[in-house]
Amino acid sequence: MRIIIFSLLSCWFMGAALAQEIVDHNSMLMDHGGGHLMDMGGGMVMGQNLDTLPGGCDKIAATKEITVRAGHKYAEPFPGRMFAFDVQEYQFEPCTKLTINFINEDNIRHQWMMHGLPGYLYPKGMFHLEVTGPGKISGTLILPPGDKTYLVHCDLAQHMEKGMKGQLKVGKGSGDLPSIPGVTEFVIQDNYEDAIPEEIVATDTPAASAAEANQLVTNDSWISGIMVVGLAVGLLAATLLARKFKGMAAAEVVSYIVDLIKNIVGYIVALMSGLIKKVSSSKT
Ligand SMILES: [Cu+2]
Repeated sequence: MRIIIFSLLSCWFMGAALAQEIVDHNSMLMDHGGGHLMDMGGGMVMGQNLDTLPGGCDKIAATKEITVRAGHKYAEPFPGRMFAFDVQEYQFEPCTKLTINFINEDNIRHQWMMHGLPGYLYPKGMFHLEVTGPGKISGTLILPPGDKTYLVHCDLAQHMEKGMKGQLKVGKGSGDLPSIPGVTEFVIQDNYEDAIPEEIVATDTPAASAAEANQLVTNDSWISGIMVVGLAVGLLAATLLARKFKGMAAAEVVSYIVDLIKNIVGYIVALMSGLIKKVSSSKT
């Protein structure tokens, strides 16, 4: 009986550990005022604004709600990146009341942090969701008027550089930000050429490296040319010798080859000494 209870309990524990539940932090948050909410479990909202209209907005133009996921697995389509959001680009009408449900699927801290908002309404111009995952947290803000592109990122050390970066355009936006995975070019482009075989590099990159690749190919063909000649000579010698050695025992073959080499070396030595003699006698 004890064994049955024990095994049932351990199964339940293992199941719970494997399921990796997303903890909802929204019910645990404490409101500290000024749009700052947090709990003791690593959940935080800063710059929450449910009802104050930014200057230049006559009314709330639209009410929108989005779900953003963050995690290592979303970086998979972007070579060299480690972290990412599931969506990199957002666009909303000016003066939209926007609720973001932020789900962190990793077992570490992540943020969804927006910069460049009006400072009189958002402390340090920021709206900020944070959760130590796996977990979920939600926050609301009212977007300012005008066309502007806002930076959205995770501010933890190196998380933005490793891919957790996006842009939110209000209206038409004000251009694109660099290094957004799948959206804009990286400022510092990773170079994987050394890790890729030459053939692939040659087809991928033009000009200089293509010439280099050609050089390699020519060298290769020169080496293989010698190899072909060597193989042909070897094959010919092998057939000739095979005929000669037909019916011989292995020991006989070896002694024959040793004798052959001895004879050849002796012949060369005799030839050389004869030449040296000739040269020295002609001098005198
Ligand atoms: Cu992060």
